[in-house]
Amino acid sequence: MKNILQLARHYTPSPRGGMGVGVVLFSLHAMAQGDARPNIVYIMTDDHTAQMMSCYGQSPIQTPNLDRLAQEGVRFTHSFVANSLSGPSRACMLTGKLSHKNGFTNNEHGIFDGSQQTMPKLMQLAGYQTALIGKWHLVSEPTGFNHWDILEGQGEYYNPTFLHDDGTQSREPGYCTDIITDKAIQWMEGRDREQPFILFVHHKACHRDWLPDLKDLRAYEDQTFDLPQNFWDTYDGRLAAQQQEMSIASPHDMDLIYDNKIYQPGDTSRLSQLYLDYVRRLSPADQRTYFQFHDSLSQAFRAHPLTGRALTEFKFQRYMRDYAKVTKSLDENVGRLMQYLRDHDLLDNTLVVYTSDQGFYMGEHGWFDKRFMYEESLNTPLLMRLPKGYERRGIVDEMVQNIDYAPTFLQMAGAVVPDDIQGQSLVPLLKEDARSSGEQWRDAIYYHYYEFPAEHQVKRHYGVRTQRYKLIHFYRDIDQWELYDLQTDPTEMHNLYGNPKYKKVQRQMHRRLRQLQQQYDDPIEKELRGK
Ligand code: SGN
Ligand code: CA
Repeated sequence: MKNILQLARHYTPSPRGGMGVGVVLFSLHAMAQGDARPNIVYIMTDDHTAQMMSCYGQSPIQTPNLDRLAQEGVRFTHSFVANSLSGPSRACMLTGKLSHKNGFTNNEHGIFDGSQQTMPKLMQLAGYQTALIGKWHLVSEPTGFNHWDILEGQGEYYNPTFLHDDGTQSREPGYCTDIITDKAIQWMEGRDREQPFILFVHHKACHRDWLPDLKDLRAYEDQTFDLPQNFWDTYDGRLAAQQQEMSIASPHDMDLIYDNKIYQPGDTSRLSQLYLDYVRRLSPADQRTYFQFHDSLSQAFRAHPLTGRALTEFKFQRYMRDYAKVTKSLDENVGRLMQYLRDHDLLDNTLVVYTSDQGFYMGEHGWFDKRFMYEESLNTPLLMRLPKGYERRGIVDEMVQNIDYAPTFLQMAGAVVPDDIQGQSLVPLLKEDARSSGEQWRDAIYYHYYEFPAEHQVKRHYGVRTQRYKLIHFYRDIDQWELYDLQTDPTEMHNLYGNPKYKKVQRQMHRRLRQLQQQYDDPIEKELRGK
């Protein structure tokens, strides 16, 4: 109680959303709860998609530790990001606001304004210890954390360099996913046990270029992965999809050396050099282990070079195997972190969240990467193991978004959620009594992607998704609308925009889009009209 009282200062968000002085942070309810408030362990991976989690069904690989988390808690089936890219997604999570409000719209030119109101700062004010370990990717130094230890930019898989909160940096021996887990556990060991905590564990896995832990080099090598049914998509009626650069087939998009590790001695391309730079971070002995395995693959490939569809299918198999290997270590490390919580009697009063910064394409539409508002990358996995007092279990099929995490954590901490936060607290979905109150949950989510022109060349677009339909507008250098009926066309192969049978739906979706743009105060349509 002492810490809470010390911190029970007054706080009001300033009109511009900055940290104002003064005014109440705590509700009396929270103060009465004292330090019984739940801890939060927020595990966010990079590019881990629901298609590669067995608890989501249809997965070609097993993820037993994530399955257990889902079994003991809740699994969200309609969990979406607001902008399917790392930095923007992280900024949405941290602020509870959409990209046009938090200012971080894209990776290439963004620098997160760390002076703005963020959820970790509000959690600190509510009396929580806050710590961040792993990928940050927001360029500016983290603010609002009592402790941080982050990867530089995208980070490295092997013997990664960490930037520490004392201004120093060091290269740490080991595999990135193990090290991040070790650091998370180490921080929990040394924390102040009088105060609740929120710990952000941000993995690099399973980001490109999918370099596995050496112990997993041979995993999944006997497995042949099924091609998604729309792997050979020709993008009829979808102009933006025709012009992307994230196809597995294209040698310019998915690189045989960098992505598939089929090394060609003497190749001096940028990606080939980058690949070697990453692998040469290993010790000489580990490099030998690494190359022994991969050289044999490369030699076998060169002995029978492939072309056309056979080459594309070969790249797909290599991609799937490497991604699966990286995911295996991730699942094991989630298990290790959960075991720590279990062994230290922390599970009962801890919210454990497992999510990713966005979903990913595992060959659907012939792609890897993300960015599009199509299902695979609009979705992001979301599992929660709930602390005592939150009774919901099983599947949650309400539509939720990563802007909802900030208000959820604040409400769980008993803090007031500032009015300018745009997400909705998920607490009513997690408590039986709140659910039975009959209140309506949101019926649509809003999306806006900005990073164009850029790597993978996904056009700028925004849109709305309801439980059944999706309307997308690709803009800037094109002007194309797309409409999907997710019930009859879940893989989004048929653009129905302009189809007379869907005239009414189209009109309703346009109306819903306008309402959401007004509600969230996104000026884009006005900007486009003013052009
Ligand atoms: C890197 C990758 C891209 C990826 C972006 C964004 N290229 O630039 O393939 O789309 O990150 O990913 S690489 O050659 O460097 O691997 S994000 O998840 O961080 O947004
Ligand atoms: Ca990512």
